[in-house]
Amino acid sequence: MSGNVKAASVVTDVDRRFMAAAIRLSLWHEGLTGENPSVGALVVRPPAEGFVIVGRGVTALGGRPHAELQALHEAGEAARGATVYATLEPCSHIGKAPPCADALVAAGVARVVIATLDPDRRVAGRGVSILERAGIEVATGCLEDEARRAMAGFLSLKGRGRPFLTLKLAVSADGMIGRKGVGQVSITGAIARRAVQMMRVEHEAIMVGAGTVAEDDPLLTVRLEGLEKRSPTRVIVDPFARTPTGAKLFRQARDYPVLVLASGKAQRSKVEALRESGAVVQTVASDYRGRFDPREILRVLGVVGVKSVLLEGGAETASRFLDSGLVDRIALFVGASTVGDDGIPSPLTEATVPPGFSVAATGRYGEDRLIEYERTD
Ligand code: AOF
Ligand code: ZN
Repeated sequence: MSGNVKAASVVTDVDRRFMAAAIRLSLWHEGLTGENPSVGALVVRPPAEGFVIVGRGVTALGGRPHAELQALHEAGEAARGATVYATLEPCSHIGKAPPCADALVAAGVARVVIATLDPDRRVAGRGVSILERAGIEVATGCLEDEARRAMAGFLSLKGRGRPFLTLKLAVSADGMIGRKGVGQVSITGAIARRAVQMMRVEHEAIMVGAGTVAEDDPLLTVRLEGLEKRSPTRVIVDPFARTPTGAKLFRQARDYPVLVLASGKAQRSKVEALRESGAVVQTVASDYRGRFDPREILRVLGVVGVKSVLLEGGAETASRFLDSGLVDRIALFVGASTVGDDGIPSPLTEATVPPGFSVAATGRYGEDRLIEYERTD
């Protein structure tokens, strides 16, 4: 290291405000940047000039150009002497473009505030070193938890080789998720159902068990006006490829992919029929009875680059993932009405949330409540 390295810069309240804005900006392209994280970057003039934002950038659709390059481009000469807020450590590797850290040095910025370091082995601290060696003041860890939450999918895929898994459950006041023998029953009201659609927007894949498709015949798409195109890939866990080829979700298979995860025990003719209906069928290793290890399912999804999965049921699939300890976040909607004795008990209620989870947020959607739990271990 050269002699002009500066002491670590202290994070201030003003820094946290700008970083919060950068995180919000990063969410614009969450789920739309491929294997890249959606990063937010702001270029801000120094205090003496009134903290004016002169450049903004969010990782472009598909993953490139990176956020910092766009923010610097917008700022132009005004980047000289400015502070840059980046939700992820600026990269140091030569990809399709030169490294963001080098671009920040070349632009003559005075200070860079970073929320979290990049776990990508090509970067991992090298971005910070490049900046510091050039005499730029660097502060890290600004709103780190918030930023890590915003790019949980990327961090999970890079760090653990598997997507971040959120389990969504809607439970009636008496702890049921449905009624036996009846297809879909409304546990929550329209407002909560719209909130679920928004959760779909924020994930790259929705996953359900084959039983849920056979019984409920759901579409699993986003029907919020203007956001239809944000429907994630629909993943069906179906060891024996028994999903009915007439299921509604195949109607839009060309626009919104359907990925069926089948085992080697599935009949070839069934697999072919699903392919003809528009599904992509991927074989996943199973035991001799055709049962999957949930870990293997997530590994396979990770291999195809899926960063985040919303698990929407049913009870059996949810239980298996819960029992395997792979659920990272639980979104539990609690409805106001009861189902009664012919209900299907939920694998989880407020009273039976497994140890290791704590409440991260709560909300109200009309009559219904949402409790979100995060892993603390
Ligand atoms: C940044 N700013 O906006 C993003 C970064 O394939 P490449 O060259 O685009 O590099 C992908 C890696 O770059 C990705 O794994 C992550 O480490 C970083 N993403 N870095 O400086 C950005 N999206
Ligand atoms: Zn970069």
